[in-house]
Amino acid sequence: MQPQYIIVHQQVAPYVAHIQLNRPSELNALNLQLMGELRDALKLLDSDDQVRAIVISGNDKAFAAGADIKQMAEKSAIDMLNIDQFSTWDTIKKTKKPIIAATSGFVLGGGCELAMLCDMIVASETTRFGQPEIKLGIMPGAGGTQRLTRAVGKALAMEMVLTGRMITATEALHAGLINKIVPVELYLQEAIKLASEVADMSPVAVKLAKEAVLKAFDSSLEEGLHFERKNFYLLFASQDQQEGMKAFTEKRKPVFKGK
Ligand code: CO8
Repeated sequence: MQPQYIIVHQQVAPYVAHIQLNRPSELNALNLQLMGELRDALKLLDSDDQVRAIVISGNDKAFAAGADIKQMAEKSAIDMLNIDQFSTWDTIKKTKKPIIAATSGFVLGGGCELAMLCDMIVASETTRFGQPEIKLGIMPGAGGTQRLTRAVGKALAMEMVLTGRMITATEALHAGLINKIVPVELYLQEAIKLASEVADMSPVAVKLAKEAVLKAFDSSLEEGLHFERKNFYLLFASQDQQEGMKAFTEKRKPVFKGK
């Protein structure tokens, strides 16, 4: 069945797929159906050999303005527990291929959490990041207090989470939340360009390197270094390692096959 709230472009550049969140009349508010569609699309792309990097965008006005408040408003704690929407987020988190968020306009609440779940963020100069849940009498629930704090530090994270203040793309860049800022006409193009750069590398090395970087968030330095070393050794079992090093000595561009 065709998804209703996302558009999947299988190949926007060689080995690069693009998912557009497409619920513009609600500023791409992340209702349960949209999140389910996103999870299913990412699962398919993650197992597709013709895809090596994935870009997620919204539109110029909003990447996503958060979880769907109207859908949540009448829910009880037990409803929320039974709906278990975070199992969808947990599946998205398991995507092995790199994901780049291309953001513009509002990136709020669950939208900011989704962008932070991605591996890199390319933002238009009109992007505003925020965790405004506190204004609704709730707090972030999909990683906002954890990933934001790790990215920007305690002072700014506390301010954003406790006051709901939105920060500009420039502030986000200085705070280390995002990779780059570009004019609004270019943010999607730039994100695809960045994804293409990654897609040029060995897919097997990219996967293991992504896994190792993410390990830094939930392990001690010793444990992380140990994990990194295992992945490093593992890559010497790949044809791509042989091809990469051979191409270097032969002064040519490597052709990586993901094997
Ligand atoms: N949920 C549902 N509908 C929304 C949302 C939202 N988060 N954001 C905007 N909309 C709707 C509006 O209701 C409006 O619909 P309608 O035309 O039918 O009235 C339409 O989108 C356009 O919005 P506005 O008219 O409000 O547009 P403005 O440009 O005036 O304002 C704002 C834009 C400032 C972004 C404003 O819409 C706003 O404040 N939105 C809510 C932002 C927010 O509070 N986000 C946090 C939500 S809670 C959350 O994300 C918790 C995450 C927990 C885990 C994640 C699970 C998925």
